[in-house]
Amino acid sequence: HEADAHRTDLMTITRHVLNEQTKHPESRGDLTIFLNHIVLGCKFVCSSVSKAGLAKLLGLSGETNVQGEEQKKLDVLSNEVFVKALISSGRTCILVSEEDEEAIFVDQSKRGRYIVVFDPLDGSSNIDCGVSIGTIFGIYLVKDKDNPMIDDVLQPGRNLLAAGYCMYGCSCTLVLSTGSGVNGFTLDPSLGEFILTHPNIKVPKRGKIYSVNEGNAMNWDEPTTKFVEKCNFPADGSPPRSLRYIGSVVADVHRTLLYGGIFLYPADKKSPNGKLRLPNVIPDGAGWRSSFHWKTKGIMTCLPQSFSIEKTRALDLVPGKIHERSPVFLGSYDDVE
Ligand code: AHM
Repeated sequence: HEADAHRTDLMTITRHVLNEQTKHPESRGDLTIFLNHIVLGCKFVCSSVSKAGLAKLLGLSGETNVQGEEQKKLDVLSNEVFVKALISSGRTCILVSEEDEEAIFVDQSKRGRYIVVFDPLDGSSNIDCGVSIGTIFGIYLVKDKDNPMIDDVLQPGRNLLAAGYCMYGCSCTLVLSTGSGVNGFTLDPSLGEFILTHPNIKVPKRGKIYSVNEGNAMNWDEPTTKFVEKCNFPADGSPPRSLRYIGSVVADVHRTLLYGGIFLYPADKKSPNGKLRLPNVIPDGAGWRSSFHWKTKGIMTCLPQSFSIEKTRALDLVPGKIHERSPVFLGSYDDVE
């Protein structure tokens, strides 16, 4: 009966966020409106990504279309769609995109209270071979709407109001955390709606998978090398772990969230700050544990995803600049410990 109820009583993402909002009577519905604009961006990217294989046929990226206009690459196009959708919500004041060197300050006439840090299309090098890619976003509140400053962006992940990612994979899945739990929604293409399919996601306390780019092994530090060696040759008689590495952070993090285990992009001799940008990495409420290398800190790929996953040390880091990178270790509590 319960399954039947879910089939006929659809919990769309908008309905879910509105429900959450009624728990805060002081709320004015701004977050619901703002998230709707993010959702629109995700639907656009999803539709574009699914046509990417037809690019040659349809004349996308780098080619000239029938009107003689140069077609834009998907990441550039996605960025433009997100920037416009976010500004037109009237709810944002500063936009920090992985695609843009500088932060965008929204014109006073269209300004709202939110700051959004996002990567419109992460892993775009994976498009041509059809591997899952994703959008990552995090939302902060500005201190003074009439006087937004770059320092307002440089907040620890703990201050995130909401964060999440959308994965363009076998299906299009949006995972959202508003700080009180992590919920997954799957796009029903026939309805054009994200439907709640993964309520209250909790990462398993321990997992059987480790996920890392082992091609960087010669540049790792000793603790990382030892850890991976232990995954392959456990000394306690437990079976060795399986290795899974997609090379697309949203997909690797999504698998870690659902199946457990550990994902790491450590610092190494070549990349002393790791590769991932701090604001792109993870959200709270799923019992994740994440941690950063003890000597360095970073911002763009790491925070929103840490927020979907947990509220611990990674979320305490205060980024020094908007495109700061950070080594990251995240996943099941026991594995990260
Ligand atoms: P990109 O900025 O070129 O899209 O790279 C981002 C991607 C992440 O999604 C992924 O986690 C990481 O790069 C993989 O890096 P590597 O190829 O060094 O393992």
